[in-house]
Amino acid sequence: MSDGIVPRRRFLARAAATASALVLSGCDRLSRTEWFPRVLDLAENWNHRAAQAVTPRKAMAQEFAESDRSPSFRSNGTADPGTDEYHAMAANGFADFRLAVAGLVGQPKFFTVAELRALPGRAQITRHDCVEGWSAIAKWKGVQLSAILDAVKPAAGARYVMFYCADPMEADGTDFYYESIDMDDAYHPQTILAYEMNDAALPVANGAPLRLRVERQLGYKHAKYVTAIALVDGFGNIAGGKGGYWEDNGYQWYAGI
Ligand SMILES: Nc1nc2c(c(=O)[nH]1)N[C@H]1C(S)=C(S)[C@@H](COP(=O)(O)O)O[C@H]1N2
Ligand SMILES: [Mo]
Repeated sequence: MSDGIVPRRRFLARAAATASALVLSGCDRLSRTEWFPRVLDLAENWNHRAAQAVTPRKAMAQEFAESDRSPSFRSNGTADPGTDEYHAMAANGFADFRLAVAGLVGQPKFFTVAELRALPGRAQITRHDCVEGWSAIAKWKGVQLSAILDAVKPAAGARYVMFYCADPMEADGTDFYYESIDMDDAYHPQTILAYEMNDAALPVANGAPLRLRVERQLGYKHAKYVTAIALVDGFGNIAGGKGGYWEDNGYQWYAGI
Protein backbone atom coordinates (compact mmCIF):
# COMPACT_ATOMS: atom_id res chain seq x y z
CA MET A 1 0.00 0.00 0.00
CA SER A 2 1.56 3.29 -1.03
CA ASP A 3 0.92 6.93 -0.17
CA GLY A 4 -0.56 7.35 -3.63
CA ILE A 5 -3.19 4.68 -3.12
CA VAL A 6 -4.34 6.01 0.25
CA PRO A 7 -4.79 9.79 0.20
CA ARG A 8 -3.56 11.22 3.47
CA ARG A 9 -6.74 12.93 4.56
CA ARG A 10 -8.99 9.96 4.04
CA PHE A 11 -6.32 7.90 5.66
CA LEU A 12 -6.15 9.91 8.85
CA ALA A 13 -9.91 10.25 9.20
CA ARG A 14 -10.22 6.52 8.76
CA ALA A 15 -7.45 5.83 11.24
CA ALA A 16 -9.30 7.75 13.94
CA ALA A 17 -12.68 6.28 13.00
CA THR A 18 -11.50 2.69 12.93
CA ALA A 19 -9.69 2.83 16.26
CA SER A 20 -12.96 1.81 17.92
CA ALA A 21 -13.56 -1.11 15.58
CA LEU A 22 -10.03 -2.18 16.23
CA VAL A 23 -10.51 -2.19 19.96
CA LEU A 24 -13.82 -4.01 19.71
CA SER A 25 -12.38 -6.76 17.55
CA GLY A 26 -9.37 -7.02 19.85
CA CYS A 27 -7.15 -7.09 16.82
CA ASP A 28 -4.07 -5.10 16.02
CA ARG A 29 -3.91 -5.83 12.32
CA LEU A 30 -4.48 -2.15 11.48
CA SER A 31 -1.06 -1.23 12.78
CA ARG A 32 0.57 -3.90 10.64
CA THR A 33 -1.20 -3.14 7.39
CA GLU A 34 -2.87 0.23 6.99
CA TRP A 35 -0.43 2.07 9.24
CA PHE A 36 2.30 0.29 7.30
CA PRO A 37 5.34 1.35 9.28
CA ARG A 38 8.44 2.74 7.70
CA VAL A 39 11.77 3.68 9.09
CA LEU A 40 11.88 7.42 9.70
CA ASP A 41 14.25 9.31 7.54
CA LEU A 42 17.46 10.26 9.27
CA ALA A 43 17.45 13.95 8.45
CA GLU A 44 14.07 14.37 10.15
CA ASN A 45 15.43 12.74 13.24
CA TRP A 46 18.68 14.63 13.52
CA ASN A 47 17.39 17.19 15.99
CA HIS A 48 15.89 14.48 18.15
CA ARG A 49 19.02 12.37 18.28
CA ALA A 50 21.26 15.36 18.92
CA ALA A 51 19.07 16.39 21.85
CA GLN A 52 19.08 12.87 23.21
CA ALA A 53 22.86 12.93 23.21
CA VAL A 54 23.14 16.07 25.35
CA THR A 55 19.98 16.22 27.50
CA PRO A 56 19.09 13.63 30.11
CA ARG A 57 15.69 12.47 28.89
CA LYS A 58 14.59 11.68 32.43
CA ALA A 59 15.00 15.32 33.54
CA MET A 60 11.90 16.99 34.92
CA ALA A 61 10.42 20.16 33.43
CA GLN A 62 10.38 23.08 35.85
CA GLU A 63 7.35 23.22 38.15
CA PHE A 64 5.98 26.41 39.69
CA ALA A 65 4.08 27.57 42.78
CA GLU A 66 0.31 28.20 42.87
CA SER A 67 1.07 31.93 43.06
CA ASP A 68 2.98 31.80 39.75
CA ARG A 69 -0.13 30.83 37.78
CA SER A 70 -1.01 33.22 34.96
CA PRO A 71 -4.18 35.24 35.57
CA SER A 72 -5.51 33.92 32.28
CA PHE A 73 -4.52 31.17 29.89
CA ARG A 74 -5.50 31.76 26.32
CA SER A 75 -6.85 29.22 23.90
CA ASN A 76 -4.76 28.74 20.77
CA GLY A 77 -5.49 26.90 17.54
CA THR A 78 -8.84 25.16 17.77
CA ALA A 79 -11.09 26.58 20.51
CA ASP A 80 -13.99 24.22 19.72
CA PRO A 81 -13.81 21.20 17.38
CA GLY A 82 -17.17 22.31 15.97
CA THR A 83 -18.53 18.91 14.93
CA ASP A 84 -21.97 17.53 15.85
CA GLU A 85 -20.37 14.51 17.49
CA TYR A 86 -18.18 16.65 19.68
CA HIS A 87 -21.01 18.99 20.65
CA ALA A 88 -23.20 16.02 21.58
CA MET A 89 -20.47 14.63 23.83
CA ALA A 90 -19.80 18.02 25.41
CA ALA A 91 -23.54 18.59 26.06
CA ASN A 92 -23.54 15.38 28.06
CA GLY A 93 -20.50 16.30 30.14
CA PHE A 94 -18.48 13.75 28.11
CA ALA A 95 -20.26 10.87 29.86
CA ASP A 96 -20.36 9.00 26.52
CA PHE A 97 -16.77 9.79 25.63
CA ARG A 98 -14.40 6.85 25.21
CA LEU A 99 -10.67 7.12 24.67
CA ALA A 100 -9.54 4.32 22.33
CA VAL A 101 -6.03 2.96 22.82
CA ALA A 102 -4.84 0.56 20.15
CA GLY A 103 -2.07 -0.23 17.68
CA LEU A 104 0.99 -2.21 18.79
CA VAL A 105 -0.45 -3.28 22.14
CA GLY A 106 -1.28 -6.64 23.66
CA GLN A 107 -4.64 -5.45 24.99
CA PRO A 108 -6.46 -2.66 23.09
CA LYS A 109 -8.92 -0.82 25.35
CA PHE A 110 -11.51 1.92 25.67
CA PHE A 111 -11.48 4.23 28.70
CA THR A 112 -14.16 6.56 30.04
CA VAL A 113 -12.95 9.74 31.72
CA ALA A 114 -14.08 8.25 35.05
CA GLU A 115 -11.91 5.21 34.43
CA LEU A 116 -8.95 7.43 33.60
CA ARG A 117 -9.51 9.43 36.79
CA ALA A 118 -9.21 6.17 38.75
CA LEU A 119 -5.76 5.42 37.28
CA PRO A 120 -2.53 6.86 38.76
CA GLY A 121 -2.43 10.59 38.07
CA ARG A 122 -0.37 13.68 38.67
CA ALA A 123 -0.91 17.41 39.20
CA GLN A 124 1.72 19.89 38.04
CA ILE A 125 2.08 23.63 37.60
CA THR A 126 4.08 24.22 34.46
CA ARG A 127 4.80 26.81 31.79
CA HIS A 128 3.37 26.36 28.31
CA ASP A 129 5.51 27.87 25.52
CA CYS A 130 3.92 28.44 22.13
CA VAL A 131 6.17 29.06 19.13
CA GLU A 132 3.90 31.94 18.18
CA GLY A 133 5.54 33.86 21.01
CA TRP A 134 3.46 33.54 24.16
CA SER A 135 3.86 31.59 27.39
CA ALA A 136 1.54 30.96 30.32
CA ILE A 137 1.64 29.02 33.57
CA ALA A 138 -1.22 26.78 34.67
CA LYS A 139 -1.93 23.83 36.91
CA TRP A 140 -2.77 20.59 35.12
CA LYS A 141 -4.09 17.37 36.58
CA GLY A 142 -4.46 14.14 34.66
CA VAL A 143 -3.78 10.47 34.24
CA GLN A 144 -0.16 9.51 33.68
CA LEU A 145 0.30 8.16 30.17
CA SER A 146 2.53 5.45 31.67
CA ALA A 147 -0.51 4.11 33.57
CA ILE A 148 -2.51 3.85 30.34
CA LEU A 149 0.39 2.11 28.65
CA ASP A 150 0.70 -0.36 31.53
CA ALA A 151 -2.99 -1.21 31.07
CA VAL A 152 -2.74 -1.91 27.33
CA LYS A 153 0.62 -3.71 27.38
CA PRO A 154 2.77 -2.18 24.62
CA ALA A 155 4.35 -4.64 22.18
CA ALA A 156 8.13 -4.80 22.06
CA GLY A 157 8.24 -3.05 18.69
CA ALA A 158 6.29 0.07 19.78
CA ARG A 159 8.43 3.19 19.29
CA TYR A 160 5.99 6.10 19.14
CA VAL A 161 2.65 7.08 20.60
CA MET A 162 0.23 8.79 18.20
CA PHE A 163 -2.53 11.08 19.48
CA TYR A 164 -5.60 11.61 17.28
CA CYS A 165 -7.76 14.63 17.99
CA ALA A 166 -11.44 15.49 17.47
CA ASP A 167 -10.87 18.77 15.61
CA PRO A 168 -10.90 18.70 11.81
CA MET A 169 -8.33 21.05 10.32
CA GLU A 170 -10.09 21.43 6.96
CA ALA A 171 -13.48 22.92 6.16
CA ASP A 172 -14.59 19.61 4.63
CA GLY A 173 -14.25 17.92 8.02
CA THR A 174 -11.06 15.98 7.30
CA ASP A 175 -7.39 16.16 8.22
CA PHE A 176 -7.75 16.03 11.99
CA TYR A 177 -5.11 17.48 14.29
CA TYR A 178 -2.70 14.80 15.47
CA GLU A 179 0.64 14.50 17.21
CA SER A 180 3.21 11.92 18.28
CA ILE A 181 5.87 11.45 20.94
CA ASP A 182 8.54 8.81 21.55
CA MET A 183 8.55 6.23 24.33
CA ASP A 184 10.93 8.29 26.53
CA ASP A 185 8.40 11.09 26.69
CA ALA A 186 5.51 8.62 26.88
CA TYR A 187 6.82 7.09 30.11
CA HIS A 188 8.01 10.38 31.63
CA PRO A 189 6.23 11.04 34.96
CA GLN A 190 5.08 14.52 33.87
CA THR A 191 3.48 13.22 30.67
CA ILE A 192 -0.23 13.19 31.41
CA LEU A 193 -3.58 13.31 29.67
CA ALA A 194 -5.04 16.25 31.59
CA TYR A 195 -8.72 16.29 32.54
CA GLU A 196 -8.40 19.32 34.84
CA MET A 197 -6.92 22.77 34.42
CA ASN A 198 -6.52 25.12 37.38
CA ASP A 199 -8.60 22.87 39.67
CA ALA A 200 -11.63 22.76 37.35
CA ALA A 201 -12.73 20.38 34.60
CA LEU A 202 -10.69 21.06 31.46
CA PRO A 203 -12.54 23.73 29.43
CA VAL A 204 -13.55 23.09 25.81
CA ALA A 205 -11.26 25.94 24.73
CA ASN A 206 -8.27 24.09 26.17
CA GLY A 207 -9.04 20.59 24.88
CA ALA A 208 -11.89 18.94 26.84
CA PRO A 209 -12.21 16.24 27.88
CA LEU A 210 -8.52 15.22 27.53
CA ARG A 211 -5.39 16.98 26.37
CA LEU A 212 -1.82 15.87 26.33
CA ARG A 213 0.70 17.60 28.59
CA VAL A 214 4.22 16.68 27.55
CA GLU A 215 5.99 19.27 29.60
CA ARG A 216 9.44 19.34 28.04
CA GLN A 217 8.05 20.05 24.59
CA LEU A 218 6.69 23.16 22.86
CA GLY A 219 2.99 24.02 22.75
CA TYR A 220 1.99 22.37 19.50
CA LYS A 221 2.94 18.92 20.85
CA HIS A 222 0.27 19.28 23.59
CA ALA A 223 -2.59 17.72 21.61
CA LYS A 224 -6.08 18.85 22.68
CA TYR A 225 -9.36 16.88 22.22
CA VAL A 226 -7.51 13.54 22.20
CA THR A 227 -9.92 10.75 21.24
CA ALA A 228 -7.62 7.92 20.17
CA ILE A 229 -4.10 6.81 20.91
CA ALA A 230 -2.14 4.34 18.81
CA LEU A 231 1.26 2.78 19.43
CA VAL A 232 3.24 2.45 16.22
CA ASP A 233 6.76 1.59 15.17
CA GLY A 234 7.02 4.49 12.72
CA PHE A 235 4.80 7.09 11.08
CA GLY A 236 6.30 7.43 7.62
CA ASN A 237 2.99 6.38 6.07
CA ILE A 238 0.62 8.15 8.46
CA ALA A 239 -0.92 11.36 7.06
CA GLY A 240 1.91 13.61 5.80
CA GLY A 241 4.50 11.26 7.29
CA LYS A 242 6.11 13.77 9.67
CA GLY A 243 4.39 12.68 12.89
CA GLY A 244 2.03 15.59 13.50
CA TYR A 245 -0.24 18.18 11.96
CA TRP A 246 2.23 21.05 12.35
CA GLU A 247 5.17 18.81 11.53
CA ASP A 248 3.48 18.02 8.20
CA ASN A 249 3.44 21.79 7.74
CA GLY A 250 7.13 22.27 8.43
CA TYR A 251 7.59 22.35 12.22
CA GLN A 252 10.23 20.16 13.88
CA TRP A 253 9.00 16.80 15.16
CA TYR A 254 11.23 17.03 18.21
CA ALA A 255 10.16 20.20 20.03
CA GLY A 256 12.08 19.66 23.25
CA ILE A 257 13.16 22.64 25.29
N1 LIG B 1 -6.25 19.32 18.78
C1 LIG B 1 -5.49 20.41 18.82
N2 LIG B 1 -4.46 20.44 19.68
C2 LIG B 1 -3.67 21.53 19.75
C3 LIG B 1 -3.86 22.65 18.89
C4 LIG B 1 -4.96 22.59 17.99
O1 LIG B 1 -5.25 23.53 17.22
N3 LIG B 1 -5.76 21.46 17.99
N4 LIG B 1 -3.02 23.74 18.96
C5 LIG B 1 -1.71 23.52 19.58
C6 LIG B 1 -0.97 24.73 19.91
S1 LIG B 1 -0.08 25.48 18.66
C7 LIG B 1 -0.86 25.19 21.18
S2 LIG B 1 0.13 26.50 21.60
C8 LIG B 1 -1.66 24.58 22.26
C9 LIG B 1 -2.62 25.65 22.80
O2 LIG B 1 -3.26 25.15 23.95
P1 LIG B 1 -4.38 26.04 24.64
O3 LIG B 1 -5.50 26.21 23.68
O4 LIG B 1 -4.74 25.31 25.88
O5 LIG B 1 -3.73 27.38 24.91
O6 LIG B 1 -2.43 23.47 21.85
C10 LIG B 1 -1.84 22.68 20.85
N5 LIG B 1 -2.66 21.54 20.65
MO1 LIG C 1 1.38 26.90 19.69
